Parts: sequence; C-alpha cells; structure tokens
Amino acid sequence: MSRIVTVGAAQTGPIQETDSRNAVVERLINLLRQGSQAGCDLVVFPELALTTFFPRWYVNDKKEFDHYFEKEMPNPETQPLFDEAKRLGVGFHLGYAELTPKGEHFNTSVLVDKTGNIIAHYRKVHLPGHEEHEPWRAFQHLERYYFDPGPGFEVHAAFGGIMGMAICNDRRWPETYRVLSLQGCEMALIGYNTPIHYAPDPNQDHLQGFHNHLVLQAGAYQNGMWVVGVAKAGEEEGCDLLGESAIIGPSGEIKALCSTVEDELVVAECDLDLCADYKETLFNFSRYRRPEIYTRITSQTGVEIPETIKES
Ligand code: CDT
Repeated sequence: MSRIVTVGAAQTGPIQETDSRNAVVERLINLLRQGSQAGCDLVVFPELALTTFFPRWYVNDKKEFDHYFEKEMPNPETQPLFDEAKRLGVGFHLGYAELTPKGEHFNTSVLVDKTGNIIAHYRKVHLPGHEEHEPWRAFQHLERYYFDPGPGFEVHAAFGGIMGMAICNDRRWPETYRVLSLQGCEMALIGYNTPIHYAPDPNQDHLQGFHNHLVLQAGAYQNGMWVVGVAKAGEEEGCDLLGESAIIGPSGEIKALCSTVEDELVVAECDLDLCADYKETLFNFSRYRRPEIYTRITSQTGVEIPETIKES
C-alpha cells in the first residue's frame, strides 16, 4: 500500500523591511504555481513568511511593531494566495506573526486545505532568544519580548494522513516530535528563520547547517514520520539566514534539499505508509516505551544534579 502526498518545500529568499506584503505574496504565489506544476498536494512556506524577521530589532514600545502582525487571516493582502490555492487545488502551510482579537501576539502557522480553507493554527511553543534588549549583540533575537508562548502541539487529519506543525526553534527539542508522534503524526511541517551567527556562542556558527539537519533527521527517524523543514534564507537586513531546506523521510534520509538561499522549491513524493515501517517496528511506542521511567521530562524543567553527586 502507499499513500502519496506530494509536498513542495517552498524556501524563500530574504524579505527586506522595504518589501511590501503584496510583493511578498506575489513571490509566494509564484512558488505555489511552481508547486502546482510539479504536482504538489501541499506547499510549505517558512516561519514569518510575510515579513522580515523583525525580532532582530528592539523597540521600546512594542506597539510600534504591531504592523508586522496580521490581525486576521486571510486578510486583503494574503487573500490572493488563498484564492490561487483554491484555483490550483493545492494546499499550503504559511508562517506569520499573529495578533489575536484578545491582544495576544503569537508566532503562528496555518495549514490550508486544497479549497483554500484554514484547517488549523499552530502557535510556537519554544520561544528562543531573550526578553530584554541586549545591545552587545550584533543583532537581537527578541522572540521572548514580542511573542506569547503557544499552548501546545496538535495533529490534524489532512492530505490523506495525520499532519502536525512546529516552528523553527521547536525543531531542536525532541519533545516536539515525540508529542506529535504520540498523537500519530505522519508528517511535521516546520518553517524556520535561523541566523548563521549565534551571539551567545559563535563557535556554533559554522555548525548551523549540520545542527539543522541533525535535529530534523533525528526527529523524523526516532518518530517514524516525514519532516518538512523550510527556511527563509539569505542575507536579510544584513543578517545571514541559513537555507538548506529539506524534506526528510521516516528513515531519517533527506529526500529533497534546497541548494540556494533564494526563493526555491524542491519536491518529494512522500509515502505516508512508510511511517508504519518505523512506527510498528523499532519505534513501536506501545511495545517499547517506558513512560514511568521518563517522569522527569514532565516534572522538571532545568537540570537537577542529585545531592549524592553534588556531595562527592
Ligand atoms: N526563529 C528561530 O526560532 N530561530 C532560532 C535561532 C536560534 S536561537 C537565537 C533557531 O532555533 O533556529
């Protein structure tokens, strides 16, 4: 048996401050059309795909940055993307900054079906970076200042399978994939904006590409699921963002890989039935997992060195 979902990883190049929403949506529509021509059921766009990665800047009054947030989705600027998806019969995943009617600010992604209807929202759980302005950095990473943390990971019946979403830094945490996989997730969609320079430890800069694939591939294999990791890449407002968007199979192997840091679509025919090869053998959770041994994972946040070790 096979259940094929043809997926396009629609990496974008940089989005500069002066690029209008309309111009960006045009680029996304162009990628969507390429996806349609390649036979895609689903095209996956990156995290914060409508704007520049604004958390690199500090403003004293956060409200000054509300213009980066979408108050509704779709809205007049993004409606053409939804219309084109419906016309082409191609679903999509889109990351953007969301300002809710209650005034919450989320780093959000939506999953949209082939008729242009939103199936689900996901709000980023793991917010990286810092809460306060840190002028010593070459650029800021103020997600913890601008965004509220999201409530959790859910899965959705869509595209003939069980789909999940996560955003950027979430992909570095094994809990993300495991919580999705414990709900049967067969494909995780993950957009990212990853600066090459990591100010707290620049020794990691040359490892950004390695770490990206390491976590995406491990997440896929250890949970028997497809993982689609999609970058906003290239030099954005003087800040270099990692590309290397990839579609990864449940074996952990990379099946499609972007080679530029520009707008670029790569496509893979993803057989969701391959997930069972892993979920029902090595990673048969019901048979082999020992949750009674893992209680620290949910009862504890930081490291607690046992007293016996501290005293020795
Ligand atoms: N967007 C995002 O989550 N980026 C982070 C950067 C590293 S933490 C400052 C990431 O995990 O890729």
